[in-house]
Amino acid sequence: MTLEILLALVVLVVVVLAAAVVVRRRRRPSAADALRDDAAAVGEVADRVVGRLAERADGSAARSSVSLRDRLGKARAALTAPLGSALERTSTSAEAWTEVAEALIRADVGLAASSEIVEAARARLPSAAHGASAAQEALQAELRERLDGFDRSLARRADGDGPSIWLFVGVNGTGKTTTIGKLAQRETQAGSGVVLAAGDTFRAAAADQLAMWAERSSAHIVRGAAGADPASVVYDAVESAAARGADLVLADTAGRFHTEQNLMAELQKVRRVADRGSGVVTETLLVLDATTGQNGLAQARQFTEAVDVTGVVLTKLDGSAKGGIVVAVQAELGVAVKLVGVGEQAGDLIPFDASEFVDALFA
Ligand SMILES: Nc1nc2c(ncn2[C@@H]2O[C@H](COP(=O)(O)OP(=O)(O)OP(=O)(O)O)[C@@H](O)[C@H]2O)c(=O)[nH]1
Ligand SMILES: [Mg+2]
Repeated sequence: MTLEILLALVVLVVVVLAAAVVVRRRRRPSAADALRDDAAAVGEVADRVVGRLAERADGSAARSSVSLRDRLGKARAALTAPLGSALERTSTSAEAWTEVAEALIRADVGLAASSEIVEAARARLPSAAHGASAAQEALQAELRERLDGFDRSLARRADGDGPSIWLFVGVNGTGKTTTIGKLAQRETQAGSGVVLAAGDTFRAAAADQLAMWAERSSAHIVRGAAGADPASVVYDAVESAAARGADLVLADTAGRFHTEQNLMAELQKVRRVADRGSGVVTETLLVLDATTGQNGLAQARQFTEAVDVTGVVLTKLDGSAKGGIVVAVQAELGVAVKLVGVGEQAGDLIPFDASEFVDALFA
């Protein structure tokens, strides 16, 4: 009997131990389970990273959509305050319209264009008895009409048989190299193959500055020896772009004053030679510093005559510039402002939108 009880106890202990082993086995995760768990954890992290990137992208999109009004800063303020008070009184006093014209002149719109704009705005109003908002609407409509009707796209060759060349010209320090850097970033991100031509061989530091932007944007750069012929550097860059199947060459040139005849002749040579190989110059962009105001227009006229400018990049509108210069450039030169620079960072280049700009001036 005791033997039977002992045997029964042994069997019980064996059964309990076996059950415990089975349960433990079931609980221990298999290699596949572990992999699945790891994958889920990685997935969660990836989701969080993607989410954060999306938030950041949303943030930068929001930044660019609110940018023009906010980032015009002083350029806007120069016009809004004096205009506002003059417009309030246009129905009660004819002199108030003269003050509107003066406000436009002070904001760099230019003498002739300012009086023309005021006359045309007044003609839009059915009678002298109008409210301030009707006066403002008439002025805005007039400005919008004057700024409208320009093609602001940056042209590329349609045949796709080789690279398009965008050549950048202008006086010293206006922002040519920085604008090229910003565009290199934008265009490579949009999927273009971009080659930068360091056509400013005047200063060694100029090519280094461009090389820094090339690195940031993963664009290829072609540079020549110090003092090399800028036309040959641009030519070589175009051939290099063609050989690597790149679509776009952004060609930098040294800053020069519009009054220096030999340097203007050199620029004409760059423009001529750039087209001789496998590429076509589809844009010659004049980079103007908006803070130079009406002086910039004199430069612009000379450059337009020398190299057939196809568009203007107006830089430093975030600084102490006056927004009216945009109107003056287009009215006096008949050349479209295509891009606006509002800072020194890669994202601080905005395609110019006339309607948004006029709204921003009065908002
Ligand atoms: N605030 C502001 N600064 C700018 C803008 N664009 C360029 N700059 C600054 O202006 C200075 C001159 O810019 P660069 O790009 O070197 O000008 P550049 O026309 O190439 O000059 P040169 O090669 O000497 O003729 C730099 O300090 C830039 O960071 C802009 O839109 N806003
Ligand atoms: Mg430069």
